[in-house]
Amino acid sequence: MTTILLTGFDPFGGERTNPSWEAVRRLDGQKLSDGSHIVAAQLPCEFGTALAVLKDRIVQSGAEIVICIGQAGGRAELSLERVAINVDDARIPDNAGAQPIDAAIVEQGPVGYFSSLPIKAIVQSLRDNGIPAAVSQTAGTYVCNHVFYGLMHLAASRPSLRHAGFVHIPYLPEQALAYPGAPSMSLQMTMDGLLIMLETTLSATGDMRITGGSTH
Ligand code: PCA
Repeated sequence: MTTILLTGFDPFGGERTNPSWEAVRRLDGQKLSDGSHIVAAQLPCEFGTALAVLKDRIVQSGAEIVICIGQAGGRAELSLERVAINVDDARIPDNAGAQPIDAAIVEQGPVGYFSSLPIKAIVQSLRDNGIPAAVSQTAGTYVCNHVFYGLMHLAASRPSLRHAGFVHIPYLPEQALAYPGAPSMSLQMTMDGLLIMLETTLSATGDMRITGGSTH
């Protein structure tokens, strides 16, 4: 049966918690309807090291589906990232103090990689289940995009990795209290959403042809 690796990050940027790890760690060991099971792993919010840990966990688990989750404070929806780009440009230092600027993630690597998740179908089924979701056209240029790009680069040479991608999630309500006006999503809704995302990925035969575009 399929092993699914889900990753979440350590807290960063002065936060005490990271909803990505809070959600993912509670799904560790969970079974999906076809008998597939989830393995959860925590990644440090550090350029380089995060990718090394991810690669290690992929090899260890033999996962065929790998989805990395990260916090995107200020976003109101589960954000299915469409594309990873080959650049690190850190607005704030990572948890090890590194702040790369305009550095390639993979020297001579392609400019970008698309997610291999059925992102449109996932957005549709999340919305059908009452969970706010959208396609996102950028995962930023910080550690999340770094990990997303590294994951897709690995997947390009590892056919056993059937689906790989990245999802950004909103603040938890308790985090949003510190930023008046900021949107948030409950831990339960986030976890429910991640499970719906996985069921959709397991059952989809391709993606849906519906718009997930934006004009800006
Ligand atoms: N979010 C950051 C890195 C870790 C996380 O959870 C990002 O969006 O790059």
